[in-house]
Amino acid sequence: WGAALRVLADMDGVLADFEAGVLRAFVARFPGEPRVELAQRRGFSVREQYRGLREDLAAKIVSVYESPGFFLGLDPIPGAIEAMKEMIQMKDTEVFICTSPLRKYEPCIPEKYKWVEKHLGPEFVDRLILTRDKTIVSADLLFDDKDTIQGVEPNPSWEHILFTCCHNKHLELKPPHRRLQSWADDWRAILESKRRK
Ligand code: T3P
Repeated sequence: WGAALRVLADMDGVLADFEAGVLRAFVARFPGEPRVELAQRRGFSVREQYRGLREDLAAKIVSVYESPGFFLGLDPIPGAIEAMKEMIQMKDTEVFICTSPLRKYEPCIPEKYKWVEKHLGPEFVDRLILTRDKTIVSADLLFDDKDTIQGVEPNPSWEHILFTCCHNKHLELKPPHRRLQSWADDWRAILESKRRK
């Protein structure tokens, strides 16, 4: 008791491939429109980048990720499912999924639950935390692709490990900030570095 390491894994960009999914669905629905290739993505908000391309494309990209089936249809990030299943079996380790729902919370929220059940199974459905403010959730680690995570708590208990994604790979992190390049990178060493000696 008390000694367990508590780990939060973000969903979009860390477990579920939001970026590939949004581009694929945008191209299918608006084949003639200009698009942002994944290699050209910059900044967390896909909406703001499409707005910069052409004002009216912002509403089009939003309509893509607000559509029924969008969140449920996202592919897992390579290695994510295997890593989560290994992590949850680790001794003295508590694993939760911590995700922010869209403000337009339907169909996003039920689809996030269904995605977790489908790809990770019921034991992870019990470990799903939905919040628009991750700073008030207490843990040792948070793996998240969003570069800046803010909320009401100025000093969150977790260390944010930036999970590399197309939109954040060019950012230079200032020490002591750390990245996980992918699930093939050494996430186990990051967990071990946080354990009480
Ligand atoms: P998560 O907290 O699991 O990363 O904003 C609601 C969710 O949708 C949130 O999930 C992040 C994801 N999202 C993006 O990844 N990029 C975007 O541009 C938008 C609007 C949402």
